[in-house]
Amino acid sequence: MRSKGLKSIVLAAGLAIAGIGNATAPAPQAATPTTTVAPATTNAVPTTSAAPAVAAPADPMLVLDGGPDVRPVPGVGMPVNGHLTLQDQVTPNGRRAHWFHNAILLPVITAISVLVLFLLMWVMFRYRRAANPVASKTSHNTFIEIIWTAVPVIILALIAAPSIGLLAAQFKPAPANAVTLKAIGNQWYWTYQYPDHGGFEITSNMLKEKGQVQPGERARTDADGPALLATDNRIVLPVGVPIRLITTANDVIHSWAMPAFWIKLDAVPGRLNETSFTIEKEGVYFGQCSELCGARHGFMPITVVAVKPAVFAAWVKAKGGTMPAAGGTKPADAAATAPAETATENATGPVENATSAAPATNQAAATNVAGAGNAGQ
Ligand SMILES: [Cu+2]
Repeated sequence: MRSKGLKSIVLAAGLAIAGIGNATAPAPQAATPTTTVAPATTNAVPTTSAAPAVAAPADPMLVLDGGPDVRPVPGVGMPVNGHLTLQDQVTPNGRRAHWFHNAILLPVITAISVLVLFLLMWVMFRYRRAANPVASKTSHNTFIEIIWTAVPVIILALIAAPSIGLLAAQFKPAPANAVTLKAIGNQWYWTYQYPDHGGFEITSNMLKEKGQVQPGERARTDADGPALLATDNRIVLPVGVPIRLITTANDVIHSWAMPAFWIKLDAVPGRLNETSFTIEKEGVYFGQCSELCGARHGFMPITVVAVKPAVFAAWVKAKGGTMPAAGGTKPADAAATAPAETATENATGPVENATSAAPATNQAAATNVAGAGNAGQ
């Protein structure tokens, strides 16, 4: 018993140093006589096999969902009470947009608002009836009219340059080595697919609070993240690697939004939307569905864990996926070359598709095989 306690202390200390504690696993009742840090970290040890984890902290797998045990940092990648400005950005586009907002838009808006306020106040006081009993009959002043036309044009032209550059950067297609994440909106949760990595799928539901769960059901803890933002299965993505985000939906329009990445992309049924981003910092980031999609629209959060590529590879393996061969043809490359063929097929066959697909969609038309006649009208 004594040696077991000692072992727990050593394990706990090792885990504390490695920073891979996990407070949510079932407690194995050991380590009570140790310091206050010990119980929380000892709980992380699912079996005695955690010892190698101390030696190799590069493989920090979470017990619960098989994901990396990365803890959210309060105030990072999440909204903060009373905070007014944008969240700190962890993607190049996000930093660029943040700079554009802070260095250009906000000063310009402030200067214009102050100028207009000043002019209004000046007119109200200087030309009030008591101070200016005889009103001016002036109806034109060419010089002023040129100024108030030209100055806004110049301001807009100056804003347009960085704005269009940013817009172009946001729509830049992902490079060939990008990791593809397909986000599928459902009422009211997200499913994710990793088509480059064997196509495995994860389903991400919001974690309920302690008082709301059924017996045996998992409740949110602080290690998962803030209330209403934490999910049971977190998306894992590598840092420093371009991510190709593809969104779609199964029922109504949703929107995949991650404020810290400067990403908000509608997920539309029957359509694929695509954008790309590169996460620069490891951490846990929270977002939400941002398209009003029904009764539980506010309860389908998004949680992304950004980790080193090696940890991402380990997680993919743990999920039963495969890593694309380095430098070889990966599924994405195959897909990239495929559209040429499918495009030509489609080019010859849209008429067929239209007649066979149309009847299946709507009420009256459903009985109208092959679209003959106008039964739907
Ligand atoms: Cu939604």
